[in-house]
Amino acid sequence: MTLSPENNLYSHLRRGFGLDDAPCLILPDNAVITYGQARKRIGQYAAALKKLGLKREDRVTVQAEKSIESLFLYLGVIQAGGTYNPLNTAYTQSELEYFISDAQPHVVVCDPKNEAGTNEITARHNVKHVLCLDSEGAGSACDLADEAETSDEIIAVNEDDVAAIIYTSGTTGRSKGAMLTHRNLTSNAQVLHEYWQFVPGDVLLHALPIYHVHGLFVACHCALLNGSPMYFMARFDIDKVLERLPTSTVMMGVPTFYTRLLSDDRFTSELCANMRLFISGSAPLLAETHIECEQRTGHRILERYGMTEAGMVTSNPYDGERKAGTVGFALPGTKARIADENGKILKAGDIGVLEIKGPNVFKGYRNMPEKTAEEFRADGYFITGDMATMDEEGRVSIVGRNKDMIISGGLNIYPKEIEAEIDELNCVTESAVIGVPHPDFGESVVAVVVAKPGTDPAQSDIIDPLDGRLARFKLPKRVFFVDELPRNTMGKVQKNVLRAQHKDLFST
Ligand code: MLC
Ligand code: AMP
Repeated sequence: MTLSPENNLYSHLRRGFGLDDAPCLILPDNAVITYGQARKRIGQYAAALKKLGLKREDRVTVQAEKSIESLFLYLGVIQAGGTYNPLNTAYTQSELEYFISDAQPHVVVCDPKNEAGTNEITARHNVKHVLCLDSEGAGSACDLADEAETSDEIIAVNEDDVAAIIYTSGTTGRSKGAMLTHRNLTSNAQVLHEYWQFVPGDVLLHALPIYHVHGLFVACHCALLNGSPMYFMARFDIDKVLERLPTSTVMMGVPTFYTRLLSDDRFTSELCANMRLFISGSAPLLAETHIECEQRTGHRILERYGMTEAGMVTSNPYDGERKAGTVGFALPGTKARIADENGKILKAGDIGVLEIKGPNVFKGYRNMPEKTAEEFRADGYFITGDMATMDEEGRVSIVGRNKDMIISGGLNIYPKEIEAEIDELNCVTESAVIGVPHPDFGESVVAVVVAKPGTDPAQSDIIDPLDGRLARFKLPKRVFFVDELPRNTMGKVQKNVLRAQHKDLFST
């Protein structure tokens, strides 16, 4: 293993950067940040972090809104050889403590509105520096970068140094920090850039959050490697997206983006005439959305499949047939197979668990060697937990999950975490949390609760106490009260029965 700046993800991204006067980011008010300005600013963040004593693989935990400054901070951390640890901005202060205790960051960057609470937490965990960044990109982190002399030095790293830690919820309710290396992120970015045939002149419409692999790595890395401009939007705002579509060529989104666009009459083939590629992932895209999009715009959405632990894993082809309801083929360099729960490899067409191997597959879960070992086979394949089939040609279809997980609007929610909070309430004997079909979010959270005898709680008695303890996107949208939960002969709650009972709850 050799230390070299060439192993640093940022070296690869920077080689793709456009000329100094080429546009890198275009903001909603039409302000343009050029590649030259971006490089200088990223170098200021790298220099400022060095001044704070940041060393190779020191963690920088960031819970800040999407802004040009938070993007440059990310790239500055990478340039400086640090480990970037973004957190969903919806996480509450009580959720934050766990991440800080696990990541043991050298620097924490938070929104100024959370500064007092964050300071209390960081004081308990010996964090050296707490900085602020608000939704406009202002705050002490930005001030520190302003004061720093920009640096072009890219810190030498090993290719398996950890470039990022992304927390993914665990089936036990405890989040796991997936450690992604410079090699993981570089290889995936290069493969996607080529597979999706990025070309000079491409313009990426970027409306995803940048605290997950989809918005931060897949989208930004492809654009940066291509030296392309990004329309950089704080969030998915349908009016702003429709306004930028005529001058964009590529958009990446979760299925909710597409269902929302399709429910708007302004989304037409004329509006999309300049578009080259619509990509969807993070949650299953309904075949009907795929078909409706083609009928309306002439574009066949390219669906791909990925996960925090491995970035992108499979993709429908760019040139070949993009089949609705499938996630395509293993990406070049990644191997995929379907196995039963004992690891026996199954034949084409059989349903089993998808297992994968490749340079994109993560190094392990931080501080969890046993958990990491459990999720790998002896021959190095990672057990994704997604149920899938593969046809004779190697085309993969995801048919379910063997992990008890809900995906709402592209965000993963683990029922266990919500059940644990509900079960703590005085009026509750037990609960089961399920995901049911939802026209906007794909799936939505529903709680089924057995109340304590002698109590008569209302829905708000369950939901209100969770507010502040769990991020709001995890809160149940509906609560049902029952005398008892359905169980099988082994005593296990039959969530499939509950899901069937409530499957039409949100149907329109
Ligand atoms: C927001 N809310 C949600 C929600 N997002 N509720 C359930 N599920 C969600 N995903 C709630 C908020 O708490 C709030 O409730 C209300 O909806 C309005 O909030 P908002 O922020 O205005 O919502 P909106 O902008 O409409 O956001 C919806 C969304 C967004 C779908 C556009 O969630 C989004 O951008 N999702 C993308 C997530 C993503 O990037 N996933 C990739 C993971 S990586 P209240 O009660 O407070 O009013 C991955 C690997 C891979 O999975 O393969 O890519
Ligand atoms: P995360 O842990 O947030 O990275 O989410 C990864 C999970 O999202 C995967 O394990 C899948 O369950 C799901 N996922 C991602 N892309 C797709 C897709 N195209 N179709 C179905 N599920 C998907």
